[in-house]
Amino acid sequence: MEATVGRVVSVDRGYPLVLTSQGEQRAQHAVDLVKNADIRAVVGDMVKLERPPGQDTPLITAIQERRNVLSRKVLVESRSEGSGKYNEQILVANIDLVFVVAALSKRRIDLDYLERQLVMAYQSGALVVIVLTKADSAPHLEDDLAAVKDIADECPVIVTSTVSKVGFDVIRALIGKDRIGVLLGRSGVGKSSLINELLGVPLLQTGAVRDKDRAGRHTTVARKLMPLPGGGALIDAPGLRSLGLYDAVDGLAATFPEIREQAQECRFRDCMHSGEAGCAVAEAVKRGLIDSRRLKSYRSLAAEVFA
Ligand SMILES: Nc1nc2c(ncn2[C@@H]2O[C@H](COP(=O)(O)OP(=O)(O)O)[C@@H](O)[C@H]2O)c(=O)[nH]1
Ligand SMILES: [Mg+2]
Repeated sequence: MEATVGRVVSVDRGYPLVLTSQGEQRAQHAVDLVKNADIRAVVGDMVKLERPPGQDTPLITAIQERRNVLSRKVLVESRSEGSGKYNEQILVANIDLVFVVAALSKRRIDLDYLERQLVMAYQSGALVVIVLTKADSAPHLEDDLAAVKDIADECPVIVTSTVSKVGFDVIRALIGKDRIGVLLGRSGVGKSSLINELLGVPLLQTGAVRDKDRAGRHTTVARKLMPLPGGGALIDAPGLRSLGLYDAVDGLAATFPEIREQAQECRFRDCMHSGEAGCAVAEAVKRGLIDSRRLKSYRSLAAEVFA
């Protein structure tokens, strides 16, 4: 059996599409690989493909060790116990950049949600970049940008618009010749539009946003790795309705560096900064050194992470 190595570019109803030097091939997991293990190839995985004699569909016989993963917590229904339990869902593997995408609009930007996205993004270990879309229809651009930069720490913040065509050259430069990035953002924020902009052709379907609830139509159905002209690739992810945090202790610390720093002065090592004696974080909030919204957001995310 000849073996080739390729990268998973999408997974359609359990069947991975693998990009090899011979083009894209629809593949199937080898029974030996998956029968005793809860392992499935995800977008970004490097896999070994083998074609048994007389068979059309190549088999994935090995998944290379993942450099990193972007994952979320999902509820899995368990019929036997009558109640669900939480599991890790790996969204993509082996990524260099996570673009945390949020749209500017008439409303002020939702910093709490942005922080949730950042925790998930940082947890992957990849380089995190914030992208604020729709700068052309952003009455609070200056204030929103300042607020985001305030919480971004060292994370780059890029403002884009498909109307005035700004920001895409910066994203293009970050991806360079061979980096792979994934877009993490609510439905309707403009992820598919952003990829189309970099592709130069509208390969991905985009959807109008319903005015009433700002929710985009879920036009993107599956995660898909799109190679870009000039090298590198972006992964479009469908609007993930929930961003449950899975094992995200490091991501939490990276998102709230000022709280992590102050926490070292707390009397108790396991201080949750919720009214304990000798809490240096509460003291810093009182002295105006830490924003009270930040602490509130931290505590709400921490409650989930440490649950
Ligand atoms: N005004 C404006 N609209 C945009 C921009 N980017 C995307 N949109 C629109 O926002 C809607 C949702 O975009 P889409 O790319 O489908 O979002 P996705 O769900 O994140 O993939 C579409 O109607 C786009 O035309 C932008 O920079 N400015
Ligand atoms: Mg889309």
